[in-house]
Amino acid sequence: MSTLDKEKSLAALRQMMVIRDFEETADKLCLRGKVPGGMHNSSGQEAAAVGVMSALAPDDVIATTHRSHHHTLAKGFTPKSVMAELFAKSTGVSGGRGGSMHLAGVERGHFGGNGIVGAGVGIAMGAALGIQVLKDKKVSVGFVGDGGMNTGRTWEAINMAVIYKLPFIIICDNNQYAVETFVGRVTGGGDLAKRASGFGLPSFNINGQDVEEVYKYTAEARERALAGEGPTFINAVTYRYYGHNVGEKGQYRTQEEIAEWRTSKDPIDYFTGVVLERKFATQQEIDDMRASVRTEIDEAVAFAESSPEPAISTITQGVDSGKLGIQL
Ligand SMILES: Cc1ncc(C[n+]2csc(CCOP(=O)(O)OP(=O)(O)O)c2C)c(N)n1
Ligand SMILES: [Mg+2]
Repeated sequence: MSTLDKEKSLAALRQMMVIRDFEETADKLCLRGKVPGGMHNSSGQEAAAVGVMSALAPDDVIATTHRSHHHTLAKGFTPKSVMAELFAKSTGVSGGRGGSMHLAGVERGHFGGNGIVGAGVGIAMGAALGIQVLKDKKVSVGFVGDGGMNTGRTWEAINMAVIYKLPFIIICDNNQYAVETFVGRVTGGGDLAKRASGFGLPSFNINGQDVEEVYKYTAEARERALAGEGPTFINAVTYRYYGHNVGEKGQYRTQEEIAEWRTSKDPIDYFTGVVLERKFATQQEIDDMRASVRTEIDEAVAFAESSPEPAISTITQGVDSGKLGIQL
């Protein structure tokens, strides 16, 4: 359970490339006015999302945050359907009525992103309670940012999950900044896993740049949850390469800091090295993989551009993704 086999490794590497290319592409399109409402770029945070999802079964539930493109793509939603949602088109995952911060697909276990910091943990905890009541054999995962670790609702949800022993995993997608605020400046006690452990659940600080480490801790947490042993807290330390959202320049951190994370801690570069070292792929195959990802993202943009806008009736009658024939 500690390492990914060849097939899973190549899938994880490709998925991280998909997220990176998707985000870099969407960011530029957003600046050109193609993405109404802006977006939060997750470039740099790919391993934390893909590592978690590599350990989950398709039926497992997630709920996430305002920064959720990476979680949604890693959960298996196609770049086409996510890009179309960013473009507010009817073929998007939420029928074009959710946009970047409300990517969802409840029938596929994605209980949505949302704009309320810390809310994803509460929503996912509620899903875990439902799973327990229905005696389903699956788990629920709630994502929260480092900023969300200082909001009360996160801890209310964690406490309830502990006392009811819910099949629940809390992932802190810790990119170290809440808008302009560095996590170290605002974390009383300084250690998030130590803080969580006070609530009585297994809690870990891990390297969120290593997809296999994230996979391992999530897989073990999932086993405990399925065995009725309750929730686990995982603080996956990562880094976002861009500003908080598109247009925010990130002047509260140095270029040297960003360059260091990009050049020596990049999750895709790191895992490419692992894949080459284990001889799971040749350099040529990695290059081909990157090229096929490029084509896939180009196709996603073309799909989003050419898709129709949602019908006016969806404003009053809502969006029924099941009936829309959305390509999820
Ligand atoms: C309840 C609430 N308070 C404040 C905000 C404003 N806000 C939006 S994002 C953000 C920072 C979140 O930081 P973090 O949780 O670390 O997530 P990240 O953006 O780094 O992914 C804040 C304060 C909000 N959306 N909701
Ligand atoms: Mg953050």
